Amino acid sequence: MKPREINFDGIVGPSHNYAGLSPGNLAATRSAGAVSRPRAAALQGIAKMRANLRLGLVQGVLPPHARPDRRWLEALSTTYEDAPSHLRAQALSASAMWAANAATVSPAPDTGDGRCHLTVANLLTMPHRSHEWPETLAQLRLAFAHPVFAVHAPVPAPFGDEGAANHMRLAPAHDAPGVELFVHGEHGGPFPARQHREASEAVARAHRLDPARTLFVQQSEAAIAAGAFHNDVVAVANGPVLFAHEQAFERRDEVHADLRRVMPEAEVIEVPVARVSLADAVSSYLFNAQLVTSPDGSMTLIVPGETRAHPGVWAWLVEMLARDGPIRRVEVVDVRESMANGGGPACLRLRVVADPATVDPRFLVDEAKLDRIADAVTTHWPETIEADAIDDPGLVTRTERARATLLATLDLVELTYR
Ligand code: SUG
Repeated sequence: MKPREINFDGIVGPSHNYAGLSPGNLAATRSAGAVSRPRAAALQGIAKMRANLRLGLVQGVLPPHARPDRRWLEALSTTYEDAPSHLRAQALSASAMWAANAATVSPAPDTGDGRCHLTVANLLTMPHRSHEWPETLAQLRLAFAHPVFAVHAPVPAPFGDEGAANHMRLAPAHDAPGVELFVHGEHGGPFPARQHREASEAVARAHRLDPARTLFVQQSEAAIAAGAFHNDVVAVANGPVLFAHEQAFERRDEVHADLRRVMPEAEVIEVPVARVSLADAVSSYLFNAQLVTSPDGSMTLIVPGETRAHPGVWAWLVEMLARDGPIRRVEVVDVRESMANGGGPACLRLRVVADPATVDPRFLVDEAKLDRIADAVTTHWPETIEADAIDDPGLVTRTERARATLLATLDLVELTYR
């Protein structure tokens, strides 16, 4: 079978809450202390996956991690019960839902050995995300155990790597050799640049990419300062199309010229700052869209409801559709619980290009399996979590029980680690 795009969505975990843990992520900072709705959050994610299935795409899942992360707390010589409250919040975060940060993926046609390479992201800039990688690695090693895949351990500290959120691939078709663009930050105004160039270069070497078809691009300082803590908040690529904000990259002209040089058929759809400011791009999450190719070859942009709610941004999209370019449809999804923590439709998925028959089927879903996942969520996920609930032992018991039920539903109990 030919390689296909498979989107692996992180299932929103039962501890989803708003603790304001990500400086530079304006939505998460704004939501700090708000009451979260884990059940609604997970069901919104499931509805998005159903919409992807209806577009004819292959869909996968990555289950929520063990939370609180008792192993991490043990490594810090404490326990959930004894830890200071900031460590508790960091140990409880459901941030592994944002699967675009799980790993960087280079499909087989791009790599020197013809395997699909995945490097798990170390996420070391944010403490609450820095302990995701061991479980992510365990999941990826199970899902992609087939020899057509090579799964790599993370790049070592101090080089920050945030995975596919800072990586774009352009190719004439999914199964043709492509160009890989790694986007790193050097400065971010008051905010940290989470992706380091050293890390991107290490990933490219591990994946045995052809240096002639690999570009290292600096994200603009203005974008990070405006709240684009990952490149996928200001740009997204699919097939030969790069859809980007005019101010996404520090040296825009150079990036466009380099891209045209290595891939003359690349098509750049740029949103001018005069029409959509960086602030509006960040608040509407226009670029945190899934840009996908349906089996009929047409492209659809899957945007969050917040994009439609923004009159200026929506007007630009309507004009773009009328221009008859490569993006033929816009689909709107509601992922507002994730959005309130800075995670749009694209953040929630890790895109892998591979033959679905080579993936462990327990990580793939159809409507019937999504029904079973939705049942587990409806029965076991808390309806709400208040800001002070992290001190409630009942929440911990409930969170752990909920995840155990889901793992049993997915036949993935081997991921339980205690
Ligand atoms: O890393 N939010 C995530 C959002 C990640 C979005 N991913 C992509 N753009 N690909 C982050 O900032 C907030 C969690 C909290 O504050 O509790 C958080 O981690």
